[in-house]
Amino acid sequence: VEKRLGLKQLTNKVVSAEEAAKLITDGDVVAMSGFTRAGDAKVVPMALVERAKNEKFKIDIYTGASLGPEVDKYLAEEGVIRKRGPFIADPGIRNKINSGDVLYVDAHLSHNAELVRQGIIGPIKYLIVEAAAITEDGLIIPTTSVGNSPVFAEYAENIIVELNISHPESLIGIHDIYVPAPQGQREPIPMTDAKKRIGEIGIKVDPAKIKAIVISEEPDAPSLIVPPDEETQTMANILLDFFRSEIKAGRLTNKLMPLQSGVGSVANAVLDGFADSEFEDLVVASEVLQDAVFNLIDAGKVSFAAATSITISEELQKKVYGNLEKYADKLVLRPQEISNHPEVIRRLGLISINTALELDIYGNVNSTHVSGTKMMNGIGGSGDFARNARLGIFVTKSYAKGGAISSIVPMVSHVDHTEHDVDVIVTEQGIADLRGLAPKERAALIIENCAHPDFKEQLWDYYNRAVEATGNAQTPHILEEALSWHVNLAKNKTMKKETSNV
Ligand code: 0RQ
Repeated sequence: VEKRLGLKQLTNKVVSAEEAAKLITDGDVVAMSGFTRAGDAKVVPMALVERAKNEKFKIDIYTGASLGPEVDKYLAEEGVIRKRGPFIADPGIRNKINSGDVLYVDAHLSHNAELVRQGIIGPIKYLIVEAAAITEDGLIIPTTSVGNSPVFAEYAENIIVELNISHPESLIGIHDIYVPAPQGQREPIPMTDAKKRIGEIGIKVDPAKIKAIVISEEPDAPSLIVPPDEETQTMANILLDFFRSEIKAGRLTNKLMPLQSGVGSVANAVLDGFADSEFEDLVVASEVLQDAVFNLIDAGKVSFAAATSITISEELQKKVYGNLEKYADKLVLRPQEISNHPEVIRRLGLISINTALELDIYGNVNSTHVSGTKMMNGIGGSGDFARNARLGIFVTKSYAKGGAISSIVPMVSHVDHTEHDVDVIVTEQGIADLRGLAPKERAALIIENCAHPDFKEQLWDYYNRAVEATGNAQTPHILEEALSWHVNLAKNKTMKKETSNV
């Protein structure tokens, strides 16, 4: 502990988690570190869970992205969370959101920092931040994620630090903390290469704001990635062939362009697909680094990886965190405001790969709402990347729930990524390159190449009738019928027309 707490004047702030948890009061807006189960505070939230068993209080919680079970399961299920933003992934809080018990503000992850600066999020009473160390000169060294912690630390009235001594000391130096000036006084973000360091190794804070320091040894909750299956493997192969054709066309080289890939099993499998390929010297400029990225670094395929968090399986945690020195010159963690910044994404020319729940025949993508109403996880960074990337790719299996659901529908029941933000779609059936195509050209490709055979005819039937009904309009739809597939699903548990009454 002594080595990790460089700023000695703070030694008298070390308290138990219970003591620290008492500082939080009913109605507080509380910011927390953490991004996709990495680098989140754990012991103070668990002390809040204990407190909530004997006392009724509610707080608003804003973070980088989804947190581990301490907050997004236990605290949510204890009824402590009034409002939550900007991203979740735990079924515990998902159920609370969908039952109306928790208000949820699902937002682009790059936008939060500006909302904090403008006071839309806030006033933030406390930031609870996990740290690997507090340096002599008062820098808070984050752990396995940076997320929104820098801007939270600047605007929070008070800070509670969870000094987690189970994280390796070699995390010190991995972070690159750059905080843009307020809008109006801002210079261009000097990130001209994903490998370039532009900031400090830690978060500068006013030590007077630190009201408590709690020592923790709780590891991050490991990621829950399902290994690749035959279909995700097929999607990976389709995508690799697409990159090959882009190289042939002279638009890419075999280094490609910096890669971003979303969370989830499909995104991970797609990246895994690079392992046995001819692509080399790849750069990852993403928000989350999943297992696949470390495997690709080990295989010599990825030469550098930048993100805002590291979310890996338990097995890989041991390997990576026990050997972090090996990755030190190949790895950097930045604030999500920078990793997801439109200016940076556009300048670097990213290839972004994210997952859709469903998409429609014209290329609009729903990534968040099951049948338009129930929240899955949230938009996360997928919108930041898709809109600003050089190449915005969406992947999804063509069907869900054993074939009852077609992931390709006449009209999406909720839009996260409009047709304008979607360049390429990949399913296990094939690929639709939508760039430069008009809506009716897109529809033909999506139905023909990407839809599941069980739904193809039904999609063509809808489309052909829509063309006729609208007199061949720009984007043909039969409005009375556009969402009938979802209605059919709700009534008959299938989108297949045979059993439909609509
Ligand atoms: O549910 O396991 O109960 O059957 O959705 O689907 O196919 O396992 O895919 O794990 O890759 O997640 C979009 C949710 C995909 C995720 C989403 C059901 C399906 C299954 C999961 P079951 P899969 P994945 C980086 C960027 C938005 C945020 C984002 C996501 C479950 O990728 O949240 O990209 N993305 N952020 O059965 C009803 C459909 C369905 C469906 C699938 N059409 N209708 N259910 N499912 N399609 C991360 C951050 O920004 C932090």
